[in-house]
Amino acid sequence: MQARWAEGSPAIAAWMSTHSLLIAQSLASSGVDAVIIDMQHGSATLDDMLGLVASIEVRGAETFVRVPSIDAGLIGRLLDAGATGIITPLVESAAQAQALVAALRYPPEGSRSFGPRIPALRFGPDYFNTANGGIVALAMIETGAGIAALDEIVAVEGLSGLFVGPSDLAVSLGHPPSPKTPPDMVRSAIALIRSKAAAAGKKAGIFCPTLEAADAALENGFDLVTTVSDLALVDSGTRAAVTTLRRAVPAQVQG
Ligand code: 3PY
Ligand code: MG
Repeated sequence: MQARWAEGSPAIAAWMSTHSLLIAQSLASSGVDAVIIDMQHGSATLDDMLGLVASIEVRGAETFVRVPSIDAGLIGRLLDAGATGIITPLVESAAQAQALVAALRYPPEGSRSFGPRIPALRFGPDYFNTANGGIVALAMIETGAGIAALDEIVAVEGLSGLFVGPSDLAVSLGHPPSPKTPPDMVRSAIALIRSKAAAAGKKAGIFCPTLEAADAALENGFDLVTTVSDLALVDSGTRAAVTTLRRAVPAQVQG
């Protein structure tokens, strides 16, 4: 992910709602820069992480995790399992963004406890010296309060960038969670998040429920977009197939 950004290109991540090792390998083989495992609304638990990280890494992608909350204990264990990016939901203050950064940096910059069993295998004995700058920290902005605190959040040292949650943002601003066609108010809030990140020299990512949304986000200068989630792809693909096949079945003669 950071290598992609260093060359001046936006990154693409697969969004994983399930915890299947088979799907993890499939997603990671697709050419994405990272697979984001959703521990907030998806099915993965901490027990799944060692297998998921290994499956993703072996296929050449990085593992990011969207955690359910800013829980330093959980974040530490995910990093020790080999995750290289953490995305935290519902960030609404600089203090929360600082807590995120502290959870994933070793002292003196943070308070991560030392015991990197898996990352040390990948990154070698110098891991302690490289880890702090090697992990991506993204704060989700997805509420009106988050928008109101954008300036203080984006200024937090060590924060890599902001990540938009369009559904929660729409709901928080009084609209239904209809991310396929966000109302103007939500669209302006999304544009503001991106421009504040850019002005602060930070990255802006966004969850994209459709390919069209991802395409538009890239056009609008986002640095990180997601593919449609594994579960949504299975769901829409299977439903479309059933609809097509039902139409193809000739009407049965009754009696
Ligand atoms: C949102 O749209 O609110 C998200 O958190 C994306 O999963
Ligand atoms: Mg959300």
